[in-house]
Amino acid sequence: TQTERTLVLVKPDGVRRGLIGEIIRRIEAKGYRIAEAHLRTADRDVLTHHYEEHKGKPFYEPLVSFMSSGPLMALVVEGNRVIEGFRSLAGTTDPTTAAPGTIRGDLARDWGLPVAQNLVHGSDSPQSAQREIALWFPHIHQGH
Ligand code: DAT
Ligand code: MG
Repeated sequence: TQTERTLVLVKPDGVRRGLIGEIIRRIEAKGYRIAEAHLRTADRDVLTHHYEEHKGKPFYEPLVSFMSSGPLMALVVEGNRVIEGFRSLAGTTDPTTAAPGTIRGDLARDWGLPVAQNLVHGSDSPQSAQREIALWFPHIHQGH
């Protein structure tokens, strides 16, 4: 199996709650490698591209506002089958029902807001990963 890369974001709720270390700990404990890391506050332009598949959905505007509400940690994570593997570590989208043992299941919940604050993003396919890594880390070489 070819080594793979995925784009992970520790969202602004994760940074505000002091969970960057816990989330990176889980990624590393699983055996994946942090290849790139960048703490930044995302502007609406990068988020519009990042979430273009969700444009027009009811949670889209709250999602973009939330994601630009403070610093987030962008990571490139590497390892065999890491795209699938990180999605599994993260748990399902709704933190209320995400399985215990996952990042979202253990550490996130519903706060009664219009957008789910579920701590992390992970690319959902090789095509998404390549597109998202190029968007968040435009200077790095797209290998493999
Ligand atoms: P995921 O982040 O699990 O890939 P997604 O790509 O479908 O989920 O949606 C992007 C983000 O938008 C998600 O992390 C939280 C928010 N979101 C998705 N569906 C939602 C919904 N029905 N209500 C509120 N927020 C939602
Ligand atoms: Mg998604």
